[in-house]
Formats: sequence, structure tokens, C-alpha cells
Amino acid sequence: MSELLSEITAMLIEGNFKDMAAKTTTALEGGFGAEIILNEGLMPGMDHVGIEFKAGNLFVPEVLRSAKTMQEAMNIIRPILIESGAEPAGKIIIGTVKGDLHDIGKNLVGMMCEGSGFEVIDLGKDVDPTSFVEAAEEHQPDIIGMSALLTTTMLSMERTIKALTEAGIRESVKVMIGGAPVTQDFADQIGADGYASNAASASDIARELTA
Ligand code: B1M
Repeated sequence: MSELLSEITAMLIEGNFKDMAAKTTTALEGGFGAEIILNEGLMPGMDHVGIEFKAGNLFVPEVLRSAKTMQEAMNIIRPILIESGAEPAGKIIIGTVKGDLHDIGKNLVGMMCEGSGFEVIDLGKDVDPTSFVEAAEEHQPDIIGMSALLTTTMLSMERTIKALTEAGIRESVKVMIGGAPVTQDFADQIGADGYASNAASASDIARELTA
């Protein structure tokens, strides 16, 4: 692998967001395609971060830094990827559910999924069921991702799934949920298609749901 791509991987792992845009531009100018930069420079770095995060060797601030670094590179290569028609892994609408203002985990999940090749549409926090339904009708996503950090707002996940059913679109979209109080049992109970306990697993589950 080229030294430049290895440098991009290392920068992502280090979370060197200040220099990433310039390095990505240098790689493009040096003749590397956007897809190569993504698949052979950025993704190995993000995979490494995901593995280390899962293993408890990296912590939230470090992952956020790497995610920010990924964003810096994505800002440069995203338009080229879209132009070149590279197939995205799928489309995800993500949001923190109604009544809940915690968005750090949701943002991490969104970034990890984006890093894994998904187009991510972030509805933000305190998103009511109707807004999820309207966004699903507008964007036709493969997956709707919901995050909740409060035991009280977990119920909003169930309400959103009901709203999707009532709107007649539940069958055409997968639902993935997560957040500290959420469990696989709860996901089964409310009829979600996938549950992930952390951001790294979320991008794995998203891949499984769209396979
Ligand atoms: Co609040 N808060 N908070 N809080 N807060 C918790 C969640 C709490 C556990 C603290 C405690 O009491 N020990 C508690 C909830 C108790 C409960 O219901 N079980 C709590 C409370 C009570 C409250 C308030 C009610 C406090 C008050 O006002 N009295 C209030 C509620 C506001 C509201 O939402 N309506 C409140 C407010 C806040 C702040 C605004 C101050 C702030 C949020 C800032 C923000 O997010 N922009 C805040 C914070 C920071 C926390 C703690 C300290 C940290 C949460 C966090 O960001 N963790 C939290 C205690 C704690 O968790 N130690 C706490 C880091 C983040 C990376 O992890 O979000 O779990 P997490 O995300 C993980 C996984 O869960 C998973 O992947 C992520 C990355 O690995 N994941 C998904 C998350 N979403 C996913 C979606 C997926 C898949 C995986 O698929 C779509």
C-alpha cells in the first residue's frame, strides 16, 4: 500500500483532524481516486478505531476525534464519490427520539455508519414519530436508526415503529435502535430489526441489515 494512504490511515487513528483535509487533497492531486482513499486509507483506520473502541482500548473522546478526522476527509471526497457514482452501502435516517436531548452517541453512530459507506441523514435530537415518518417518505432510506438515552424516551421508539406501520411504510424499511438503556430484548419486544450496543457494532449491524 502506498505511503500516502498509510499516512491517511495513521492520521485517522491519531485523530489528526487539522491536517486531514490537506493530506486528502494531496492524495487526490497525487492521482489517488476518492474510492481508493476511502477504502484503502480511511476505512482501515476507522476499522481499527472500531475494534479498539469495542475492546475498551479507546474511549469516547478519542473516537470522536477520529470521527471528526474522518469527516474532514469525507468533506473533500464525498462530492467526488457521488459524482463518480460509487455505490453507497445504503441510506440511513438517524435521530434521537422525541423527548431526548442526548446526541453524542447518536452522532458517533452516524459517523461510524458514514465511515462504513452509508449515506446518513441526521434528523437531530428530540425527533417525534411524525418527523421520522415524513423523513422516511421523503428520503426512502434502507434503515431508520433511533437512539434513546433515557428509560422514559425508549417508549418513543415503539411509538415511532407504530407510526411507520400506520403510514404503511414499516415493511419497506429496517429499524435499528440503540442507546445506553436499550437492550436486544427491548428491540425484540417492540419489533425492531436490529439493535447495537455501541457505534462500532451499529455500522456492522447496518451492513447486515442491508446485505
Ligand atoms: Co443525561 N442522563 N440527562 N445528559 N446523561 C444520562 C443518560 C443518565 C444515565 C445519567 C445518570 O443519571 N446516571 C440519566 C438517564 C437515566 C435513565 O433514564 N436511565 C440522565 C438524565 C436523568 C438526564 C436528565 C433527565 C437530567 C436532568 O435534567 N435532570 C436530562 C434529560 C434531558 C433530555 O434528554 N430531555 C439530561 C441531560 C443531559 C445533558 C444535556 C446535560 C447531556 C447530553 C448532552 C448531549 O448529548 N449533547 C447529558 C449527558 C452527557 C449524559 C451522560 C453523562 C453521558 C451520555 C453520553 O453522551 N454518553 C449520561 C450518563 C452516562 O451515560 N454515563 C446521562 C457517551 C455516548 C457515546 O454513549 O450515548 O450511550 P451513548 O451512545 C453509545 C451507545 O449507547 C450506542 O452507541 C454509542 C456509542 O458507542 N448507541 C447506539 C447510542 N445510540 C445508538 C443508536 C443505534 C445503535 C447504537 O442505532 C441507531
